[in-house]
Amino acid sequence: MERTVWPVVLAGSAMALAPAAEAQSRDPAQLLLRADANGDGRVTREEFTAGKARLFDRLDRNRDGALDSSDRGRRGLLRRRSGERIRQLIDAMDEDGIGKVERHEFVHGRARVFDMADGNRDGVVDREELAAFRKRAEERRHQR
Ligand SMILES: [Ca+2]
Ligand SMILES: [Ca+2]
Ligand SMILES: [Ca+2]
Repeated sequence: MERTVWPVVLAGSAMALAPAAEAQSRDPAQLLLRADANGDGRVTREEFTAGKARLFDRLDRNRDGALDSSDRGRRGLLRRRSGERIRQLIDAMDEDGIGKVERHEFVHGRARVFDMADGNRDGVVDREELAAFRKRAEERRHQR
């Protein structure tokens, strides 16, 4: 009897971890945090643009220079997470509504996340602005 308990406990803890990973993938502040290439806690517009280029290249799995539904990952969690991420990005950026985001559109288009986070509009998102932005994003998630 007792031996059968462990697999159940392990399965339970694995499931408990999944929602946390999902929530993190939806956190728009993650994009800003990862963009801080020199790790000084401040994200410049240049760093943000370079960060978007890196993100695009990672998501554009078939390397055709555009993000669309054919760029989903092939396996499990990665598939779900990148699928969701790509769908959100397409929804946010695809202004002509063809269900596809081109690389230049993504990298050099509107930096909505950056503009929202850069409270004093000086072209740099500093630690305080990033913290405030995360707090606002967090509050919005709880309101839904
Ligand atoms: Ca920096
Ligand atoms: Ca593609
Ligand atoms: Ca600022």
